[in-house]
Amino acid sequence: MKRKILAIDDSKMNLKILSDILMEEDYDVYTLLDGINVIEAVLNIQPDAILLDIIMPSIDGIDVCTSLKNTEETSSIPVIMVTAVTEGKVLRQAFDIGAFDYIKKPYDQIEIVARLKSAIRYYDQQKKLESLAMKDGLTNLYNHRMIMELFEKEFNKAIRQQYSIAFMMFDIDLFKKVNDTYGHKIGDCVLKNIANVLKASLRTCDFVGRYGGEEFCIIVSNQSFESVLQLSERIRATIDHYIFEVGNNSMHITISIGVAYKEPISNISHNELIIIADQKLYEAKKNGRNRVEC
Ligand code: GH3
Ligand code: MG
Ligand code: MG
Ligand code: MG
Repeated sequence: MKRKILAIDDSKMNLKILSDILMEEDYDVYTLLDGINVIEAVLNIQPDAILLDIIMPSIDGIDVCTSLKNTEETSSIPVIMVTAVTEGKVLRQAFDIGAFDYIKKPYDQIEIVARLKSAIRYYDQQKKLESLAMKDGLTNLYNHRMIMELFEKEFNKAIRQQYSIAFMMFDIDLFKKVNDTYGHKIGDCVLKNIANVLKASLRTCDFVGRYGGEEFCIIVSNQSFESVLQLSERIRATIDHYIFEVGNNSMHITISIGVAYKEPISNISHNELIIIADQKLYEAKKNGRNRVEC
């Protein structure tokens, strides 16, 4: 896959020179003549690195870089300042706000390409580390620490914006038996399959994580109590009707679900919501498993 570079410069000629160099190196090049709507553009393009001119009439490169670094979704993309200004003060400012590197005009093709490669390598490593820190290695869902962090964030957002939030806790029924019958490796495959079913059941704005060993959780914001129940019932039924084919074995798996729901007016805390989901899950187990309690 071609790597994407966004070049921002108020001079069409500079952009043309940069584009020619980069296209020759097989990059996909995107250009902007100013940084006015930079965040929107970057979110659309998802570049692997940004080449940013410092002196521009509308907003200068330092301000553009600042807004990129202050926006969570764009903050880790490496920005290379492109400058004719050689005064140390401006460059120092660029590094202080988080620029990755700089190149001087007039352009040296070998230098641009070398610095870009190093920036992209850094970004790739960064993404890999981020994913290792956030995701569970077996299921690729958010790990416990991350899903708890996301829940707290979503919970506070729900309070600020006055909408509902739900926390669902899932536990596989009699999973010990799966391990005892088929072995731990097959058990792991079942966990992966269930994680995929959960992921496929959600809107892109919902969050799903591996809460613990064979326990998962889902965070749903801004939905009515009825839709939350429908969603959890749909997930329960999907897994109940699914035949898990692992190795030469086909098996039937069920899950129990505890749902905790917070209306905008309720002043329950996020920890209390988790405790409620856990209690409801316990009830679901007590009442026969393969069911939703809320
Ligand atoms: P129930 O929840 O219906 O009460 O019964 P259970 O047998 O599922 O309950 P319990 O919580 O006692 O057991 C969970 C089992 O899940 C125990 C553990 O061996 C297994 N388990 C936890 N994490 C993993 C994992 O990563 N891989 C595999 N294969 N098994 C795991
Ligand atoms: Mg300029
Ligand atoms: Mg359990
Ligand atoms: Mg279990």
